[in-house]
Amino acid sequence: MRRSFSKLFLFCAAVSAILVLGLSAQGQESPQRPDYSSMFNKTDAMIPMRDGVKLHTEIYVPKDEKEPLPFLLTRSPYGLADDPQGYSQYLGLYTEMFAGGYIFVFQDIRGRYGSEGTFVMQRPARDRKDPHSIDEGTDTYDTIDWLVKNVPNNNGRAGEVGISYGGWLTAMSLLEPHPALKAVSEQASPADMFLGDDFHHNGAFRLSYGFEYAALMETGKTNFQFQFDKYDTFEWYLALGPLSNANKLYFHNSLPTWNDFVTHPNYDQFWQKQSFAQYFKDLKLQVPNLNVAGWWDQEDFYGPITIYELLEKNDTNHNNYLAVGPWNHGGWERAAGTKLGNIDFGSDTSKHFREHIQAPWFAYWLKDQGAPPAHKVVTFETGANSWKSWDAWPPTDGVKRRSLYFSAGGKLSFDQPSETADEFESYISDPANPVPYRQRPVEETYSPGSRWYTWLLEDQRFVNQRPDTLTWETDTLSEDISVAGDIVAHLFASTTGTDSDWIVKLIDVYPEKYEPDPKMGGYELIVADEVFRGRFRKSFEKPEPIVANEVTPYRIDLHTNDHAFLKGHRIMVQVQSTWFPIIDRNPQKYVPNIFEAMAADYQKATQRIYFSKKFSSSIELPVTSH
Ligand code: PG9
Repeated sequence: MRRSFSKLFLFCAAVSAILVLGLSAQGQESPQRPDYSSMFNKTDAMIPMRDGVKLHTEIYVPKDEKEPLPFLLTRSPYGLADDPQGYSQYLGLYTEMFAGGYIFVFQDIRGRYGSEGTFVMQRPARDRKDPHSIDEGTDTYDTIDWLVKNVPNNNGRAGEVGISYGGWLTAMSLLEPHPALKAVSEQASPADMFLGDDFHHNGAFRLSYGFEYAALMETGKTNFQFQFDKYDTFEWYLALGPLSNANKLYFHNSLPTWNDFVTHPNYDQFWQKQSFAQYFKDLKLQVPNLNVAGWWDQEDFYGPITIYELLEKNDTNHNNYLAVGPWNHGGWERAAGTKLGNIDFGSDTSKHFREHIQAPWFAYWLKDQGAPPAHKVVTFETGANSWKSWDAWPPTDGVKRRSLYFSAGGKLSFDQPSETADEFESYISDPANPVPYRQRPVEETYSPGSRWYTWLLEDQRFVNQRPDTLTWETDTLSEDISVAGDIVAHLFASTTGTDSDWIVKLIDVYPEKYEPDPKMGGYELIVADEVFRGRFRKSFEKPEPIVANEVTPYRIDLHTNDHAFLKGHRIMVQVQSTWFPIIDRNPQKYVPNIFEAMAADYQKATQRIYFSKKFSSSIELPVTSH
């Protein structure tokens, strides 16, 4: 890979800041920061781990400290992004907690930035039979142990909080927690990289994310920005051709994570071993944990919801909590939460989270202030724009599962089709002309000005005219339809090929005349979405070709949600077979490993979506009675 140094440094500094703070999440810079020099005494430490490796750590002790204070720890692979005065930009995430009094601790994980040792992408949990083994959990344990013994005037308690990779590190610390770890908040952690988070969804490879992230993390010890020679990466990835060209032309087998993608195309031990389904299957949570997720998280929504559900199974101690709001990836800690993309939520939901959910959470467990949360789950109901509390999620009381059926003429209705003939709509899916997942130009993922952060909220009218996208829509709603809980798509589909992707989007269509904001007239907002790679319909471990031209059922989990489709709106479903370049192109001809497909394997296919009595494609909704 070629590096042009000074330009690259600037890029990488910007990328660090974006990863830490999401500065450009809304195209806005962070407000003027307070004068940290008058607020904190900062020290740098190299904290020794049990195997002798030392981790670079910044410790910020409040200057007005009177009583012993707890630690609030955040660990990161992205660098601590110190500003020119030497203060980590991580401090900016926790301003609502400054008044409470915490010793803030930020640490570079093993092998990254100022820390010693070797970085391993999502290092699997250690083998406890080997007394010398380490993992991110033991590194957290050793760090807390050192902090309570070496930093004066602490109260013997520590909390940990982190977003995404930092959330994953936080969740890993729950496996063998230090006794001083009294509360954590896992935020947007991936739970399973094959089934639903950054690298794959239902086995479909997240090409642009996987490619750029592997280069970002494994080219060197600090963040690296892959140098594209095209601004529109849609064009670049299309010109890349088959995935084998990534190693042949650019990576030359030097990136372990990319090589793992290539050698583990199925849900084998490699992926299963690092899934929280394995780690948490028998875990009785000892440390109170607040899981946090954003409805429009473009990276890890599956993760925090799945972690909540896994921990819930054995949560007899009532330590497992969940908060979900109208946010993108980490939006609750960063941007103003009043708007995301073009969508207005009527109040600053991020500030609400930080002030009324996160700050009281840590104050209660670490400082004995206030009361424990009154409810297990708090969600922001989008559409209606209001906060709601629940004792369990998904809710069952007052919820009725109702199916919205696809029918002739592009209609979507609660009446099941009665036609006995095999009715269908069809389209030709062409890997040479894939549907863009967001409006072009598709800027590189983490780059200043990139629209990556809000792509899930883009107006889907930009694909309506494409002949390879099908649409079904209800009549204008005469009353509100609120959904709370799990949404599932049931597709009956056929293809002339022997493998295929199926992408389903559930959309809230605004009224054509929308008085609160006329520019939003007819806006098509994704509420839920997912891709399913057809070869995995029976098993993620053992893929199988699709039988060409045979009507095949697919159950596609569209995840959990809390949304009101308001009176005057319409509900829409779109189906397509490409979503590029976030999802790699399915060759549509079965090959054992798509990473080794040849250019000639990529072929057009004619797709049919059925909606007869026998083959009733539908979306199953958890409709609430209020
Ligand atoms: N989504 C990022 C990530 C987390 C864990 C593994 C790989 C990528 C992140 O924002 O940290």
